Amino acid sequence: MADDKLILWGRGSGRTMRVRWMLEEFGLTYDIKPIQSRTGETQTDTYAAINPKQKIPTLQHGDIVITESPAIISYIADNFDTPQGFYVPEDPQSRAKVNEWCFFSAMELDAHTIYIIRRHEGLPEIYGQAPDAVASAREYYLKQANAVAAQVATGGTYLFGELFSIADIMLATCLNAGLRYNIELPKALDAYLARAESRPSYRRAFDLNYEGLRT
Ligand SMILES: N[C@@H](CCC(=O)N[C@@H](CS)C(=O)NCC(=O)O)C(=O)O
Repeated sequence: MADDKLILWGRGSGRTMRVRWMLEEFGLTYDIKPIQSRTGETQTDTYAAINPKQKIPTLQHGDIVITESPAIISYIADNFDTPQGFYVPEDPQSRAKVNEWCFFSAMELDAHTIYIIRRHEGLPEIYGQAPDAVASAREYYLKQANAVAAQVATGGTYLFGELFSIADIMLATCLNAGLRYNIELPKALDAYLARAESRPSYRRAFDLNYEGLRT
């Protein structure tokens, strides 16, 4: 099972970056299908047969197909040998805490705010103008960022002390997205993000994910 081939579909977005980062953290070998959003490449019949949601990223592992970036990185954590320094707790209580921060980032930062800003400020020609919704999303992002800043301030280097986890990949990619939309992060989060992004696996993943696309 663990020896089955891994294929990652998608590159060039913050959500594909999560999976690249995780694959690099775990030192896994994988093939890449470098399709991108809004190029038509997600809309082909071939891709729809693999991922009916027609979104990237998708991970194939042998016969298994996983979509949704948090689910994909969670799958990798659970199905491959944990590298030193990476946190994959086994007891249900500790796993629940990791899930808590993953879902927080996916919902409170990504779905409720980044998506809205991206769609209505970044891509108004597709999704329409909604300046009030964007303003309120920016405000809400900051409110929730302040909530996680308190956890980061007490946690240590990462959310769970010195060990890095999938919750850090979720949080760091959401904070990076906030910065790209010119949201000024609380100082504790700036420092946290710099620590997360200084990991060699992040640099490798970034170069691969965005090669030729942005500096
Ligand atoms: N909830 C999904 C969202 C994935 C998503 O929105 N992907 C965008 C790119 S970041 C996409 O594939 N858009 C399809 C298209 O525009 O062709 C996840 O976290 O994986």
